[in-house]
Amino acid sequence: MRKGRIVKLIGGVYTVLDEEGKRHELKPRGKFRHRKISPKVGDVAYLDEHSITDIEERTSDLDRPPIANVERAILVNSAKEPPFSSFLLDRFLLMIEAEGIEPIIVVNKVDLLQDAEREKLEKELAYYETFYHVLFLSAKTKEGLDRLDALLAGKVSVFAGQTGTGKSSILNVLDSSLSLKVGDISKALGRGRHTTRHVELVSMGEGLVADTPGFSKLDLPDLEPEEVSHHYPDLFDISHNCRFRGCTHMEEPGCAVKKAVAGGEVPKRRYENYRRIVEEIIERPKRY
Ligand SMILES: Nc1nc2c(ncn2[C@@H]2O[C@H](COP(=O)(O)OP(=O)(O)OP(=O)(O)O)[C@@H](O)[C@H]2O)c(=O)[nH]1
Ligand SMILES: [Mg+2]
Ligand SMILES: [Zn+2]
Repeated sequence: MRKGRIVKLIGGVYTVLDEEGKRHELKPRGKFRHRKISPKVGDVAYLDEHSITDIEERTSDLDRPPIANVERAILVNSAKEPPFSSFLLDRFLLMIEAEGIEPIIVVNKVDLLQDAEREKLEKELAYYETFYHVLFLSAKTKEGLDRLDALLAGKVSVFAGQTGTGKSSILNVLDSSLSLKVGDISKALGRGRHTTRHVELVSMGEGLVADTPGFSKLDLPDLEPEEVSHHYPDLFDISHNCRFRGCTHMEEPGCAVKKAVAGGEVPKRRYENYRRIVEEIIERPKRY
Protein backbone atom coordinates (compact mmCIF):
# COMPACT_ATOMS: atom_id res chain seq x y z
CA MET A 1 0.00 0.00 0.00
CA ARG A 2 1.20 3.50 -0.79
CA LYS A 3 1.89 5.89 2.05
CA GLY A 4 2.23 9.63 2.09
CA ARG A 5 1.65 12.89 3.91
CA ILE A 6 -1.44 15.06 3.45
CA VAL A 7 -0.11 18.49 2.50
CA LYS A 8 -3.24 20.34 1.42
CA LEU A 9 -7.03 20.26 1.68
CA ILE A 10 -9.26 22.40 -0.50
CA GLY A 11 -12.95 21.85 -1.10
CA GLY A 12 -12.87 18.28 0.20
CA VAL A 13 -9.98 17.27 -2.05
CA TYR A 14 -6.77 16.21 -0.35
CA THR A 15 -3.32 16.52 -1.85
CA VAL A 16 -1.06 13.73 -0.65
CA LEU A 17 2.69 13.74 -1.17
CA ASP A 18 3.87 10.13 -1.36
CA GLU A 19 7.24 8.74 -0.31
CA GLU A 20 8.62 9.06 -3.83
CA GLY A 21 7.70 12.74 -3.96
CA LYS A 22 4.67 12.27 -6.20
CA ARG A 23 1.48 14.26 -5.53
CA HIS A 24 -1.98 12.70 -5.59
CA GLU A 25 -5.34 14.44 -5.41
CA LEU A 26 -7.74 12.22 -3.51
CA LYS A 27 -10.92 12.04 -1.49
CA PRO A 28 -11.17 10.06 1.72
CA ARG A 29 -12.82 6.68 1.53
CA GLY A 30 -16.45 6.61 2.67
CA LYS A 31 -15.67 4.93 5.97
CA PHE A 32 -14.29 8.15 7.38
CA ARG A 33 -17.80 9.57 7.30
CA HIS A 34 -18.88 7.07 9.93
CA ARG A 35 -16.01 7.94 12.23
CA LYS A 36 -15.55 10.98 14.37
CA ILE A 37 -12.27 11.95 12.74
CA SER A 38 -11.63 13.04 9.22
CA PRO A 39 -8.18 13.30 7.67
CA LYS A 40 -6.45 16.66 7.94
CA VAL A 41 -3.28 18.29 6.71
CA GLY A 42 -0.24 16.73 8.36
CA ASP A 43 -1.77 13.26 8.58
CA VAL A 44 0.27 10.30 7.45
CA ALA A 45 -2.13 8.61 5.02
CA TYR A 46 -2.43 5.29 3.23
CA LEU A 47 -3.79 5.49 -0.27
CA ASP A 48 -4.97 3.39 -3.15
CA GLU A 49 -5.58 4.51 -6.71
CA HIS A 50 -8.64 6.61 -5.86
CA SER A 51 -8.77 7.44 -2.21
CA ILE A 52 -7.27 7.82 1.21
CA THR A 53 -7.94 4.48 2.88
CA ASP A 54 -6.58 5.14 6.36
CA ILE A 55 -4.50 7.50 8.47
CA GLU A 56 -1.92 6.81 11.17
CA GLU A 57 -2.44 7.74 14.77
CA ARG A 58 -1.54 11.40 15.36
CA THR A 59 1.35 12.53 17.53
CA SER A 60 -0.27 15.96 17.91
CA ASP A 61 -3.57 17.38 16.76
CA LEU A 62 -4.53 21.04 16.52
CA ASP A 63 -8.01 22.24 15.61
CA ARG A 64 -7.11 25.85 14.99
CA PRO A 65 -5.18 25.93 12.77
CA PRO A 66 -6.33 22.44 11.68
CA ILE A 67 -3.15 20.41 11.38
CA ALA A 68 -1.85 17.08 12.69
CA ASN A 69 1.59 15.74 13.62
CA VAL A 70 3.52 18.99 13.88
CA GLU A 71 6.49 19.07 16.25
CA ARG A 72 6.96 22.82 16.40
CA ALA A 73 4.61 25.76 16.30
CA ILE A 74 6.07 29.07 15.23
CA LEU A 75 3.88 31.62 17.01
CA VAL A 76 4.06 34.64 14.77
CA ASN A 77 3.28 37.88 16.59
CA SER A 78 3.95 41.29 15.20
CA ALA A 79 5.61 44.17 17.00
CA LYS A 80 3.19 46.63 15.36
CA GLU A 81 0.31 46.54 12.87
CA PRO A 82 -1.31 44.59 14.51
CA PRO A 83 0.15 45.66 17.90
CA PHE A 84 1.92 43.12 20.11
CA SER A 85 -0.33 41.54 22.73
CA SER A 86 1.07 39.46 25.59
CA PHE A 87 -2.47 38.26 26.33
CA LEU A 88 -2.73 36.73 22.89
CA LEU A 89 0.76 35.28 23.25
CA ASP A 90 -0.07 33.65 26.59
CA ARG A 91 -3.31 32.13 25.20
CA PHE A 92 -1.39 30.91 22.24
CA LEU A 93 1.31 29.31 24.35
CA LEU A 94 -1.33 27.54 26.44
CA MET A 95 -3.04 26.12 23.37
CA ILE A 96 0.24 24.82 21.92
CA GLU A 97 1.61 23.52 25.24
CA ALA A 98 -1.65 21.68 25.94
CA GLU A 99 -1.10 19.75 22.68
CA GLY A 100 2.47 18.85 23.61
CA ILE A 101 3.93 20.86 20.73
CA GLU A 102 7.09 22.95 21.15
CA PRO A 103 6.35 26.65 20.73
CA ILE A 104 8.81 29.12 19.23
CA ILE A 105 7.96 32.78 19.80
CA VAL A 106 8.45 35.12 16.87
CA VAL A 107 7.99 38.88 16.97
CA ASN A 108 7.92 40.08 13.38
CA LYS A 109 7.99 43.60 11.92
CA VAL A 110 10.65 44.94 14.29
CA ASP A 111 11.61 47.31 11.47
CA LEU A 112 8.56 49.37 12.43
CA LEU A 113 9.83 50.04 15.97
CA GLN A 114 11.68 53.08 17.28
CA ASP A 115 14.71 52.21 19.43
CA ALA A 116 12.88 52.97 22.67
CA GLU A 117 9.88 50.88 21.64
CA ARG A 118 12.13 48.00 20.74
CA GLU A 119 13.89 48.17 24.09
CA LYS A 120 10.56 48.08 25.88
CA LEU A 121 9.35 45.06 23.93
CA GLU A 122 12.62 43.19 24.43
CA LYS A 123 12.30 43.80 28.14
CA GLU A 124 8.75 42.50 28.17
CA LEU A 125 9.81 39.33 26.37
CA ALA A 126 13.03 38.70 28.29
CA TYR A 127 11.10 36.62 30.83
CA TYR A 128 9.89 34.25 28.11
CA GLU A 129 13.45 33.58 26.96
CA THR A 130 14.02 31.50 30.09
CA PHE A 131 11.57 28.94 28.72
CA TYR A 132 11.34 29.46 24.98
CA HIS A 133 13.20 30.56 21.89
CA VAL A 134 12.22 34.18 21.28
CA LEU A 135 13.10 35.60 17.87
CA PHE A 136 12.84 39.23 16.82
CA LEU A 137 12.37 39.26 13.07
CA SER A 138 11.69 41.40 10.11
CA ALA A 139 10.54 39.90 6.85
CA LYS A 140 11.30 43.31 5.40
CA THR A 141 14.94 43.72 6.48
CA LYS A 142 15.50 39.94 6.89
CA GLU A 143 16.76 40.43 10.45
CA GLY A 144 16.70 37.21 12.48
CA LEU A 145 15.66 34.94 9.65
CA ASP A 146 18.78 32.74 9.76
CA ARG A 147 17.98 31.73 13.32
CA LEU A 148 14.45 30.78 12.37
CA ASP A 149 15.65 28.83 9.36
CA ALA A 150 17.93 26.78 11.62
CA LEU A 151 15.01 25.97 13.96
CA LEU A 152 12.89 24.66 11.09
CA ALA A 153 15.52 22.25 9.79
CA GLY A 154 14.44 18.62 9.79
CA LYS A 155 11.19 19.28 11.65
CA VAL A 156 7.50 19.49 10.85
CA SER A 157 6.45 22.99 11.85
CA VAL A 158 3.39 25.17 11.62
CA PHE A 159 3.26 28.96 11.38
CA ALA A 160 0.34 30.25 13.38
CA GLY A 161 -0.80 33.67 14.48
CA GLN A 162 -3.19 36.54 14.14
CA THR A 163 -4.03 37.64 10.65
CA GLY A 164 -1.60 40.16 9.17
CA THR A 165 1.39 39.37 11.41
CA GLY A 166 3.46 38.31 8.39
CA LYS A 167 3.44 34.51 8.38
CA SER A 168 3.32 34.20 4.61
CA SER A 169 5.80 37.06 4.20
CA ILE A 170 8.37 35.30 6.38
CA LEU A 171 7.95 32.02 4.51
CA ASN A 172 8.41 33.82 1.21
CA VAL A 173 11.74 35.22 2.41
CA LEU A 174 12.88 31.81 3.68
CA ASP A 175 12.09 30.29 0.29
CA SER A 176 11.60 32.73 -2.55
CA SER A 177 10.19 30.01 -4.82
CA LEU A 178 7.07 29.75 -2.63
CA SER A 179 5.40 32.97 -3.81
CA LEU A 180 2.68 32.81 -1.18
CA LYS A 181 0.05 35.49 -1.36
CA VAL A 182 0.71 38.38 1.02
CA GLY A 183 -1.96 40.69 2.34
CA ASP A 184 -2.62 44.37 2.21
CA ILE A 185 -2.18 45.47 5.80
CA SER A 186 -4.74 48.28 5.74
CA LYS A 187 -7.44 45.84 4.64
CA ALA A 188 -6.39 43.13 7.08
CA LEU A 189 -6.52 45.49 10.06
CA GLY A 190 -9.81 47.06 9.07
CA ARG A 191 -11.89 43.92 8.61
CA GLY A 192 -9.87 41.09 10.10
CA ARG A 193 -9.71 39.53 6.66
CA HIS A 194 -7.32 36.67 6.05
CA THR A 195 -5.12 36.56 3.02
CA THR A 196 -4.10 32.91 3.39
CA ARG A 197 -7.22 30.79 2.96
CA HIS A 198 -6.06 27.23 3.58
CA VAL A 199 -3.46 25.24 5.47
CA GLU A 200 -0.65 24.00 3.29
CA LEU A 201 2.53 22.10 4.11
CA VAL A 202 5.54 22.87 1.96
CA SER A 203 9.04 21.39 1.93
CA MET A 204 11.68 23.59 3.47
CA GLY A 205 15.15 22.06 3.35
CA GLU A 206 14.87 18.72 5.13
CA GLY A 207 11.73 19.77 6.95
CA LEU A 208 8.10 20.62 6.30
CA VAL A 209 6.42 23.91 7.18
CA ALA A 210 2.75 24.83 7.11
CA ASP A 211 1.42 28.28 6.34
CA THR A 212 -2.03 28.77 7.85
CA PRO A 213 -4.81 31.36 7.73
CA GLY A 214 -4.54 33.85 10.56
CA PHE A 215 -7.26 34.13 13.16
CA SER A 216 -8.89 37.02 14.88
CA LYS A 217 -10.13 35.06 17.90
CA LEU A 218 -8.45 32.18 19.72
CA ASP A 219 -10.32 29.41 21.53
CA LEU A 220 -9.00 28.02 24.77
CA PRO A 221 -8.23 24.31 25.11
CA ASP A 222 -10.59 22.01 26.97
CA LEU A 223 -9.05 22.23 30.43
CA GLU A 224 -10.24 22.40 34.02
CA PRO A 225 -9.19 25.57 35.90
CA GLU A 226 -6.66 23.66 38.03
CA GLU A 227 -5.05 22.18 34.91
CA VAL A 228 -4.20 25.48 33.26
CA SER A 229 -0.94 26.07 35.13
CA HIS A 230 0.25 22.55 34.27
CA HIS A 231 0.88 23.93 30.81
CA TYR A 232 2.79 26.98 32.04
CA PRO A 233 6.42 25.89 32.49
CA ASP A 234 7.11 28.74 34.93
CA LEU A 235 3.98 28.50 37.08
CA PHE A 236 4.04 24.70 37.12
CA ASP A 237 7.49 24.59 38.75
CA ILE A 238 6.48 27.13 41.37
CA SER A 239 3.12 25.46 42.09
CA HIS A 240 4.78 22.49 43.82
CA ASN A 241 5.11 24.81 46.80
CA CYS A 242 1.45 25.82 46.96
CA ARG A 243 -0.27 24.74 50.17
CA PHE A 244 -3.07 22.90 48.36
CA ARG A 245 -2.77 20.31 45.65
CA GLY A 246 -4.90 21.39 42.73
CA CYS A 247 -4.40 25.05 43.64
CA THR A 248 -5.72 27.24 40.82
CA HIS A 249 -3.58 30.17 42.06
CA MET A 250 -6.66 32.37 42.20
CA GLU A 251 -8.03 32.80 45.73
CA GLU A 252 -6.45 29.94 47.67
CA PRO A 253 -4.37 30.75 50.78
CA GLY A 254 -0.71 29.73 50.83
CA CYS A 255 -0.35 30.04 47.07
CA ALA A 256 3.30 29.99 45.99
CA VAL A 257 2.47 31.43 42.57
CA LYS A 258 0.85 34.53 44.06
CA LYS A 259 3.85 34.89 46.34
CA ALA A 260 6.20 34.71 43.35
CA VAL A 261 4.17 37.40 41.60
CA ALA A 262 4.30 39.64 44.67
CA GLY A 263 8.06 39.03 44.91
CA GLY A 264 8.58 40.01 41.28
CA GLU A 265 9.80 36.59 40.09
CA VAL A 266 6.79 36.26 37.79
CA PRO A 267 5.78 39.39 35.86
CA LYS A 268 2.43 40.85 36.95
CA ARG A 269 1.22 40.96 33.36
CA ARG A 270 1.85 37.25 32.90
CA TYR A 271 -0.16 36.46 36.03
CA GLU A 272 -2.98 38.84 35.07
CA ASN A 273 -3.23 37.14 31.70
CA TYR A 274 -3.31 33.79 33.50
CA ARG A 275 -6.17 34.97 35.70
CA ARG A 276 -8.17 36.18 32.71
CA ILE A 277 -7.75 32.79 31.06
CA VAL A 278 -8.80 30.86 34.17
CA GLU A 279 -11.81 33.16 34.66
CA GLU A 280 -12.84 32.56 31.09
CA ILE A 281 -12.59 28.80 31.58
CA ILE A 282 -14.65 28.97 34.78
CA GLU A 283 -17.34 31.01 33.07
CA ARG A 284 -17.63 29.18 29.80
CA PRO A 285 -20.52 26.79 29.32
CA LYS A 286 -19.59 23.17 30.06
CA ARG A 287 -19.07 21.00 26.99
CA TYR A 288 -20.32 17.44 27.13
N1 LIG B 1 7.02 46.57 7.89
C1 LIG B 1 6.86 45.26 7.78
N2 LIG B 1 5.75 44.76 7.19
C2 LIG B 1 5.62 43.43 7.09
C3 LIG B 1 6.60 42.53 7.59
N3 LIG B 1 6.18 41.27 7.36
C4 LIG B 1 4.99 41.37 6.74
N4 LIG B 1 4.64 42.66 6.56
C5 LIG B 1 3.41 43.17 5.93
O1 LIG B 1 2.29 42.74 6.68
C6 LIG B 1 1.18 42.49 5.83
C7 LIG B 1 0.59 41.12 6.10
O2 LIG B 1 1.53 40.13 5.75
P1 LIG B 1 1.12 38.62 5.43
O3 LIG B 1 2.41 37.87 5.19
O4 LIG B 1 0.08 38.53 4.41
O5 LIG B 1 0.49 38.21 6.85
P2 LIG B 1 -0.12 36.79 7.27
O6 LIG B 1 0.25 36.57 8.69
O7 LIG B 1 0.28 35.74 6.29
O8 LIG B 1 -1.70 37.09 7.17
P3 LIG B 1 -2.90 36.02 6.97
O9 LIG B 1 -2.57 35.16 5.79
O10 LIG B 1 -4.12 36.87 6.77
O11 LIG B 1 -2.98 35.25 8.25
C8 LIG B 1 1.70 42.69 4.41
O12 LIG B 1 1.32 43.95 3.98
C9 LIG B 1 3.20 42.57 4.55
O13 LIG B 1 3.89 43.27 3.57
C10 LIG B 1 7.77 43.09 8.22
O14 LIG B 1 8.67 42.42 8.71
N5 LIG B 1 7.82 44.46 8.29
MG1 LIG C 1 -0.81 34.47 5.13
ZN1 LIG D 1 -1.20 28.26 43.91
